[in-house]
Amino acid sequence: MFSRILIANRGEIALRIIRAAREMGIETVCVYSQADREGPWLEQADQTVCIGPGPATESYLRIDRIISAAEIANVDAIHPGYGFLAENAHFAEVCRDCHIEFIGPSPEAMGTLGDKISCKRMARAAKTPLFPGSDGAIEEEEEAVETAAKIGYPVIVKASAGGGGRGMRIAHNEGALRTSIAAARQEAESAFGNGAVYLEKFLERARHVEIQVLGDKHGNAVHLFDRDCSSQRRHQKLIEEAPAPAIDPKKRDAVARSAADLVRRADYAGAATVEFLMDQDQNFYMLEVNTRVQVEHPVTELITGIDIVKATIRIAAGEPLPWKQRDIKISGHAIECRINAEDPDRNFAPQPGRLERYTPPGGLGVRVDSHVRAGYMIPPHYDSMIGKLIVHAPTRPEAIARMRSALTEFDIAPNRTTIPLHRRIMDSAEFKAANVEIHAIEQMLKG
Ligand code: MV4
Repeated sequence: MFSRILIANRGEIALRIIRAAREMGIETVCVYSQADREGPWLEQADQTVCIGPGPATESYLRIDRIISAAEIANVDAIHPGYGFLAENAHFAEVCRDCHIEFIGPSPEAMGTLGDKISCKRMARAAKTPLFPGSDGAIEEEEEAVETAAKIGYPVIVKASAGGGGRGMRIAHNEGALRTSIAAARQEAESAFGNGAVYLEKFLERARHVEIQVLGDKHGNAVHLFDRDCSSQRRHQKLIEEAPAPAIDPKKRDAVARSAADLVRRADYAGAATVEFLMDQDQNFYMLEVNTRVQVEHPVTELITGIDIVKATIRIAAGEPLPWKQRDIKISGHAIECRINAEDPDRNFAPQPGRLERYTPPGGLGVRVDSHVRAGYMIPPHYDSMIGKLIVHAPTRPEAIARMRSALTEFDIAPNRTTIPLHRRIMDSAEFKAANVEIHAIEQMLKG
């Protein structure tokens, strides 16, 4: 096992990794930017290293500075968390070149699954369900027009290197498709340096369901079931829950096994999330694979009892997965609300500045993953998530009631947060009935 690891991240996920490492007897070195000098999580690290000014491009995204810190502190491994460099295959490669273990997949596996066209090619072989569409990249416009006629409009053109909603265009007819292909190619070329685009049938009403998978360095992969992350706004998730509500157990099993098969085929070591859209008839269509631990990993931890962050560290150290698929079972229901310092009444404008009051809720089945405290100055440089409130209860209605109560208890001032919005969603008939589709929150905010 590693003796010392470096955490190339900040905020709640840095603290989450420190906690896991300390329980495992591993020392932590946390890098930080000048804007995070007073970050409360740094007090929990064994060592800290300042790597530059506040803007992420000058600190948390600087591979050279992070590697220098890792060399000076003499760490065995680097945990990237999520965001920043977590899905950067070049960073994983530099770590390997420097003989520092990257806690995550190999650059090759990250590259294969991170590129949506090569990921879909592998998914086809693993029998992971896919949208009808182009077979790989669009080469000839005429061919794409023929494919669209066959599968029917609307269709969506996506960039192979894109993700999280960037580089997508919907077309409702042939003329629009021709324009979309050219525009998407250009956009992808300038944004990602890779102009490859592909075509899919566009699904208008859907839920976003994702499967958590863990793979090891010995050819094993298991899934940890599913999460529903349909409550989003502009591709930013607001609420996640596990398991995804009202899914036929046979369908759940089949799609989850196919996700684990895909990850196994990619020779993938670490935590992966296979994202799907699900239609009203519970048909699944794979979207993409995230090659990192995710913000919403706690809901899966609560229903399976598996510590996902510890698992990523053990996997990177070369340990085989300690479970067979049949050992992993769902217990109860978990919901996570992202607590962002944003004003939902002012178009979610960020609310940086001093937190004067901060009193988190507690009690049975209530977990708060947060790096803040009263008196903390929220810096303007990073995303506005100041914590995650996660609850676990025997059933979904009990989890909703527990979340409702915990949100009421949560006291933050003077900064506006997403807490009142979450309370409204927990009270809504739509959420209670579990029929939230991916555009429902935007609709709710308009109405
Ligand atoms: C789609 C889609 C409908 N049909 N693909 C958005 C993010 C990226 N991961 C893929 N996305 C979508 N792909 C087909 N064929 C609708 C979306 C989409 C979406 C997906 C998940 C969660 C929220 C979303 C919001 C808008 C669009």
